[in-house]
Amino acid sequence: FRIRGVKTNIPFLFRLLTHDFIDDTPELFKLVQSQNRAQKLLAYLGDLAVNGSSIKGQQGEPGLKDDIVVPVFQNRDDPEGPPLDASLPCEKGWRNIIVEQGPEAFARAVREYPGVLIMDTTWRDAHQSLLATRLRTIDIANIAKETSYALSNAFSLECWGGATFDVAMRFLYEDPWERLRALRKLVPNIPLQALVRGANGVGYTSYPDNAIYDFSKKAVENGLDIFRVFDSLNYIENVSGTLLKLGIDAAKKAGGVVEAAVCYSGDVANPKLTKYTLQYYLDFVDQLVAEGIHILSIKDMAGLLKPEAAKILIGAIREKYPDLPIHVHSHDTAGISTASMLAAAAAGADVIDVAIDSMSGLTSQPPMGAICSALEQTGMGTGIRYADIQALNVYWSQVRMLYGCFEANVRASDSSVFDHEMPGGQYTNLMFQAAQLGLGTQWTEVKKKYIEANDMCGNVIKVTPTSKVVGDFAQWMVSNGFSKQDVLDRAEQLDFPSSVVEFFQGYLGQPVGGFPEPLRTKIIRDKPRIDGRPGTNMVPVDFKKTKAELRSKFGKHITDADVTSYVMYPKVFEEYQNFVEKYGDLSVIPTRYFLGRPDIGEEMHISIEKGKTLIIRLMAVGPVVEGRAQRDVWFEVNGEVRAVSVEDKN
Ligand code: 3PY
Ligand code: ZN
Repeated sequence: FRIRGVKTNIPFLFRLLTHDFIDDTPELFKLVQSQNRAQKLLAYLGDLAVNGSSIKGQQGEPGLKDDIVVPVFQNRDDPEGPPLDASLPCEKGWRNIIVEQGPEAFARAVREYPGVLIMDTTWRDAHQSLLATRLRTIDIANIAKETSYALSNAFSLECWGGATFDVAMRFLYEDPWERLRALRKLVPNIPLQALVRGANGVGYTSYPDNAIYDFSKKAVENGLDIFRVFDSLNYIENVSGTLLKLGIDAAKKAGGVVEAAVCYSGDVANPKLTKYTLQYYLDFVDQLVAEGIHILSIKDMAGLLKPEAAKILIGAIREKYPDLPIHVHSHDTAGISTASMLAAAAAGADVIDVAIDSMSGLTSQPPMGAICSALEQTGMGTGIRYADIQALNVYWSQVRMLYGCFEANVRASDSSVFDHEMPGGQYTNLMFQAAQLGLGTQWTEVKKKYIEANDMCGNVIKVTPTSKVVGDFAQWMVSNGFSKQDVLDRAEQLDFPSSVVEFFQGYLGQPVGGFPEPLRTKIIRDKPRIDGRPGTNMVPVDFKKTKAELRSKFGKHITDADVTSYVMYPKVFEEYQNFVEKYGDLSVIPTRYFLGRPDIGEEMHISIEKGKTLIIRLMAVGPVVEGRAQRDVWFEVNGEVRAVSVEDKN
């Protein structure tokens, strides 16, 4: 056959382009761009054909070989009539109040709502907790318009922040900002919510104040409505010193809602636990309320909040602050969260977090179907219809199957979380890593050391990034075979993980009750110690200079939002840019082709832009080229044969 690959056409076309051909023949320019784009895509698919997926954490092939079917949704206004037409998104929803009347009016309306509202975490925390945060934008976007109808009475859709920001660039080769913009377009009516780690932004360390301010401002500009802000130590200086105050400022300017979180640890119903008591939480709530927050969140990141504790805690806050909207978040690791959410609702919570059934339970949130059905019977209805939940669930059960290659294999509830207090996402992650080592007892050992490491850190609140500190500490103990006593005895000589040293230096802020001594001094030795808010003394980011540097390195396409990504994750951003340079925008590839090794003869339909679909068929994978670890891979693209040369990494 005759090969007419773009490789042979490109030099010729470029020669033409240098002669002002672009102005005269824009079609030709477009053709070059699109051929170039297709060739890059083939380079990626060719790599997959030769080497298989290189996405970290992927075990085997995607679990679904067929296209995901979008089910039929009932038309809410006419359930007996023709099905829902979701070609345009729904316009009715809670976001209209934010846009038309501002965050304060929104908070008031939420508080006045006679039932209970839900936040759906399916698009963020659920997949962070179950599927290593690997959910791609395309699989959210494909159900987004239907969701705008089905969940039009939801308080919000959590879709951004937490680990999604870096995972998007690091493993999925996607722009996190583009995800936000795309979902905003598809869902104009339901507030979009993000989880933000206070002074740590969406990263694992403290950033200068102006970086956090810039981040929150950009988030609102790109479509975000609600920030759930927390500090991993409940350290009020971090909270008030950075995003919260600035967030409120940005909110006033741009219309964002500030939801401040109390991270929940221990058990307020257990009188034997004396560090994180009801009084401790009420005092912290007072401090947050004094900052002028719009909404209060109880963030139970590990799933420790039992029904009785929910009743005590939410009941006490409700009594003290009758007008304050309360939003409760939990995880189902122990299997108790459905009961706890119902108890929270009965005690006066306004909003509770759920995930669609097939993405719920275990280390994720409690199931939407069960909770909405149960609340319906108690006069605290959520306004979400059972039929819509079922339809959404048909879609998400296929997605769960598709991403089966990222399952950590958590199969059952685990009430030992009440002892070790690992956050949901971290639990799956550490369990997965322990299982990789192939030792049945390894996981039990990690959990045991996690408890000891937490003790040595002074029984800290554990949520990103402090949970990472405790997790790194525990894994280091396991891999070195250290007991708690070994560490305490030999702390002056031991080489601790850098996250642990930095925590003890004070780079994340001040823990409740201070750092344990003499361990702190023994670990940090003569390194600097920060005894106040870390951000105070950090050199502000020079955004203009950074943008100019990035543009000279990567080109004119670098935007202000890219600069923000770089500020949060310099190395990850650079690697992401290099990847995109090589392979182009891969966000358009359906997930089963993005993750799966294509079969010979397999036909892939990839829509690269509106109205332009590439039909790609893998024809052959050639032998290793003599003397080089290289293979030619042959494709047919819309009837034309093309080849790419791929490094064989095996
Ligand atoms: C995150 O920070 O990513 C979390 O989900 C904390 O619970
Ligand atoms: Zn969570």
